[in-house]
Amino acid sequence: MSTLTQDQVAELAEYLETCELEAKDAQKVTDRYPDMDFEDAYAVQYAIRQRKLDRGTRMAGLKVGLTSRAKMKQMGVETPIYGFLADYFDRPDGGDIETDQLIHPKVEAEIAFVTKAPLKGPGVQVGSVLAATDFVLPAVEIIDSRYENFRFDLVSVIADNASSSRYVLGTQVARPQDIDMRHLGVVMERNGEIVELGAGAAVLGHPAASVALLANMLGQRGEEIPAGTLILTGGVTAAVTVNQGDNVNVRIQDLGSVGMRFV
Ligand code: 0L1
Ligand code: MG
Repeated sequence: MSTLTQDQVAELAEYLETCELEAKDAQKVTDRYPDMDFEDAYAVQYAIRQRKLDRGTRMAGLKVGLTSRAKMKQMGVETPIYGFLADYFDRPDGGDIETDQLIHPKVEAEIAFVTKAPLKGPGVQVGSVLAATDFVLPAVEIIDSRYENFRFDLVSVIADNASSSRYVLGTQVARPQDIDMRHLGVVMERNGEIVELGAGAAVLGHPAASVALLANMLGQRGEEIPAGTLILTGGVTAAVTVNQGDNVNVRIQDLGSVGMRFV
C-alpha cells in the first residue's frame, strides 16, 4: 500500500537525485514523510531511475544490498534491499575514483554475476540461478549514502537507490560450475593493509541466493531479471570507509583481484 501521491514521489526523486549528482547530504525522506512504506520507497527509487533514463543514461545492472550479517549488523537493519546500477557508476579495474564527486564513500568486496537466461520469481532458488548464470567475476562496490553519516532507516535507503554510487569489476571471470562460491576466500586491503576478510557464504549462505532473492522480489512486481544482466550480490564483509589518496585492493580466491585509487 502506498501513501505518497505521484507528485510527492516525483519531488523526493528530484531531491535525492540532485543530492547524488551534486554530492551533498540529504535529509532522511522519512523525516518529511514519516508514514512512507516500502512501496513508496521503491516508487521513489524507480522515479530516480526514470529521470536518468530520460536524460539518456543507460542502466548497467542491478545490485542487492544488506545481504551479509556483517552489513546488517553494521547498519542495524535486517532486510536485504535492491537498487539499480547506471552506466556512469562503472569504473575500470586499476583506475581512479574521483572522490570529490562523492560524499563519504565506503567500499564493499562483492561477487558479481552475469546472467545468460531470464530469471522470474516467485520460486527462484540457488540451483535455478546457477543454471541461468553465464559467469561470475570479482567486484568492488563503492557505496555513498546521501544521508549524513550513513544514518538511515530501510525506507529512506531504498528511496536513495540503496546508497549506490560506483563499482569496479575485475577482468577475470569464472563459470559457476568451476568454482565453489560458498568457500571462496575474500581479502580486502586498504593501502596494503588487510582491513576485512570473509568468504562467499557470508552472502545469504551463497551469493547465488542473493540473485534468487532479487528475482523473487522483482517477481512480486511482475518484473524479471533479463538475460545478460550484471548483478552485484552484496558485500561479503562490512563496508570500509575510504578517503582521497587511499588505494583499495580486493582479492577473491579463484577470481583474481580488483583495485582502485581514490583521487
Ligand atoms: O550495497 C549495500 O549493501 C549497501 C546498501 C545500503 C546500505 C548502506 O548504505 O550501507
Ligand atoms: Mg553492496
